Amino acid sequence: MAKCIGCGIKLQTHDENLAGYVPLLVSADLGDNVYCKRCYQIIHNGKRYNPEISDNDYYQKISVIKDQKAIVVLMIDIMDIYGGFIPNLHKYIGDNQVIIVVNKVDIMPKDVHLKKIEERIRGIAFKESLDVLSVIMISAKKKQNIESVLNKIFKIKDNAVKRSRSYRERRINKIRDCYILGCASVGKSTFINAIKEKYLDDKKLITTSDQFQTTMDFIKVYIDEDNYIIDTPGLINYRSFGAYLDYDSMKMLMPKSYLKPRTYQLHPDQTIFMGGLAGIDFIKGDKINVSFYTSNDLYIHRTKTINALNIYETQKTKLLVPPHTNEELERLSETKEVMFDIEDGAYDLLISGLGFVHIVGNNITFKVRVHKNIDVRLVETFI
Ligand SMILES: Nc1nc2c(ncn2[C@@H]2O[C@H](COP(=O)(O)OP(=O)(O)O)[C@@H](O)[C@H]2O)c(=O)[nH]1
Ligand SMILES: [Mg+2]
Repeated sequence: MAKCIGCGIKLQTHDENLAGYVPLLVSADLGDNVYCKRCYQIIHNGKRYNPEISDNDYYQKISVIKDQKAIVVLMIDIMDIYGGFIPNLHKYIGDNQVIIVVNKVDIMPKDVHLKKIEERIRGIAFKESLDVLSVIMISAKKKQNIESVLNKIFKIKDNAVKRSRSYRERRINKIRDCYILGCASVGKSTFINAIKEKYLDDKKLITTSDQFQTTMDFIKVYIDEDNYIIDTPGLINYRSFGAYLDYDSMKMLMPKSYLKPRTYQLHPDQTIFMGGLAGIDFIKGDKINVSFYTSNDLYIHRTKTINALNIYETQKTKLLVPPHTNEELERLSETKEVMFDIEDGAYDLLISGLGFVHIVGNNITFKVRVHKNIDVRLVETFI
């Protein structure tokens, strides 16, 4: 049976409650050109579904790459560059080379230096043992710079074909698969749709949404008679808030347009809340300026540290959102506190899933309170 063109799942006509369902009549009418019931519900009714692909299933799926001659595109969300690296990826892709595509640059304000982000990404990739050919910044949504990615893919193939020593080798190099890998919601399907809309006759779009794991299986998209790119489901990153929040909260955290940095003056013994997801206590030092590079919809609230606990208890899921529900609160209930010192200079505090906070200080100490699994780190500034 055919696969759904929206999410890649195998279609079936016998059970409406199982994945891949499509009514027999529709299937008979449209043949291979159908969206499954789940895709239909996501596209037309904004219906939400829980992620279904476990880490194990995910790694098993992508491990086919290591035995192939392939090109791997690792897509990373510019808001979460550390979280964008799939743990142990090098073990699953063999010695295939990697192009890193950094998506969603459209949301970055002008004062952020993309070159600094690129250098950092190259450093992380090196530590992760990835053989990186290029780092390319794009906006899939605005269809910016997607041609650079295509050009790079074709160039790798051309070079490999030129180096081939036999007809067979040449053939393998020419038709090698290109996989678009990345964590959930980095924009893999939006990127492939941008290629379809801009360059291909096949305009039937892959299903995309704010929810995790909209794509269920590999989806092959032909870009010419010899070449295709393959969309893949996303790995869920448990070190980011996305893994613990529901649709309404995710929607709020995903920036829709470019970030307007919000700057607050902070005095010692003040606390600043990022919704109900993170609290930053300023413990020691002279007053500082902190600028938030997060979704414009995320509510930021400053208060005295002695009142912070009380405000949190009375305002969680009300003023301090996200989280919006008690179920989300429950999932996030185990917290950690991480202390940071800045001797002198400008740094960015990266909180996976939220964005970053730009802090300039001299001999200061502050403490961050978040769910215990969330990745929090202080890095040299990108600004
Ligand atoms: N601002 C912005 N949002 C994007 C971009 N690309 C994708 N998105 C959004 O990110 C979310 C996830 O996209 P999707 O393509 O489904 O991600 P996938 O899980 O990696 O396939 C959707 O809400 C997209 O609209 C981009 O270039 N800029
Ligand atoms: Mg997808």
